[in-house]
Amino acid sequence: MEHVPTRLCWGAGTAAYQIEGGWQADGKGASIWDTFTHEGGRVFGEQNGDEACRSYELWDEDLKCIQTLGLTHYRLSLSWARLLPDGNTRHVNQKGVEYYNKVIDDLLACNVSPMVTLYHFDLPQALQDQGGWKSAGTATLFDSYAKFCFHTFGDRVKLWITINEPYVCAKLGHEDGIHAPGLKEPGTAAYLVGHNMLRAHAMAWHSYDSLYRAQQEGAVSLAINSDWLEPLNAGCTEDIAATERLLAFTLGWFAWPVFVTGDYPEVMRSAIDAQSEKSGCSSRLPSFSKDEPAILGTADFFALNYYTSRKMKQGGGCGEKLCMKSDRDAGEVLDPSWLICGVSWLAVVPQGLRKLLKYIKNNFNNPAVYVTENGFSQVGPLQTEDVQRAEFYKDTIAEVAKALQEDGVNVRGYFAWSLLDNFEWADGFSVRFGLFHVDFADAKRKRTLYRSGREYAKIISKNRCGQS
Ligand code: GBH
Repeated sequence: MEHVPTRLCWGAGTAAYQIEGGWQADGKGASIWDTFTHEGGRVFGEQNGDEACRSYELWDEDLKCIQTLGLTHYRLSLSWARLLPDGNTRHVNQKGVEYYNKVIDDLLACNVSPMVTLYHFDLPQALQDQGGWKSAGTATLFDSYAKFCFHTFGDRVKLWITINEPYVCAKLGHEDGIHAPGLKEPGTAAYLVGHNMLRAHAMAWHSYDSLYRAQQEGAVSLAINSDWLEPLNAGCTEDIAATERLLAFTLGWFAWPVFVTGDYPEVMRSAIDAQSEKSGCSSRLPSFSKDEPAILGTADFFALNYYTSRKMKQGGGCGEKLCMKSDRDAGEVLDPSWLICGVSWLAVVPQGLRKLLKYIKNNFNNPAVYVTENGFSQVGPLQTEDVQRAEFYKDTIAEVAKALQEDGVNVRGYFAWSLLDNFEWADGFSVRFGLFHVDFADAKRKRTLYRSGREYAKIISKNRCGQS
């Protein structure tokens, strides 16, 4: 791909806990990731985000990186507990407000637009102590936090993501227990958590819509992650059904209520209900109340995090027990032709993104779409001449261009994940997703441009707004 003849936004993303460090600096409250990592036995090498990239102190260095790449947009997340140490608005940490004000002002001064995520996995521990996302009240507290952020930063921030990947928070945090808060309550908690996150998102969207939109003129959505899925055997009815089921349990779980019906996909509900009936328990997938703000229509654009693809076949339960795996009854297979790079789950399939974008156009009413995350990881010895990752970005962006030009998908922007090597959750610092390498052994956390970053910068400079 040499030329994308449109005014696409070109960005890169990060998340507060993965880069900031300063976990106790200047009055910040603890988050569930502080607790989870400090408990031990959870993360590769017992690592944690206490210091990470030290972006809380070294924001100026990040800004230089952003300028080196020539980004038009930078996606960051706010640490809820840095702004509101107890999770509620009774106590505001002014130092936290000052930090994000500076970040936002500096970006704008450099002609870079911020896309701000309110929640990227780091619930204030104080709220976890009151039940966390399993508690209905957390949605109301999230809404207050969101209003606080719209009020404080919305004069300058025009692109908002309420919640990043509710799927990951719900499943990895409450079903598998491999993310904070580390709960393993298979087949129940994740559905409840997903439900409360959708309620939280919808409340925040309605707050923006009624209180801030007229004046601030921004847009609000939630970031939904999904793999692209295809039947293992294209002609096999069971494989096709398994594909539909897993799509409903991943993309559909959050996109269907928001973009299509205001409720969960029928395939998802009936699969869960069937399993519930077998084991004689009541339904585990909550229903939306008519007395609460509607879920349908609460996204001003589609924010998609895409990393990989899978082939699907029937099966994959977990024995007699209730669990999400048996509810889904869908097994994932990797195509042997796909390259696995870095982490084991990341099969490199750029074409999957084009197909997923087309699917979103056709199934979710042709929304404006931002690819809010997409990336490629490196493990083992450091390679700053990361030729494969550079190729990956070129190939992927070419697929985005085809989605735009040939399939007529309303793509508005592309955000690489990530600006920096950072704290990769349960994998600690062993997995590197950055366009810049970060030397975690160096107190100054020296940032070094990877070859992939250099190539991405070239793609951007050829295609930046106004230059095509
Ligand atoms: C993103 O999630 C996150 O938003 C971002 O913070 C993170 O740094 C980035 O990915 C890279 O990982 O069950 O262990 O086999 C991406 C979506 C969905 C990818 C869950 C990994 C399963 C891993 N993720 N998936 S595992």
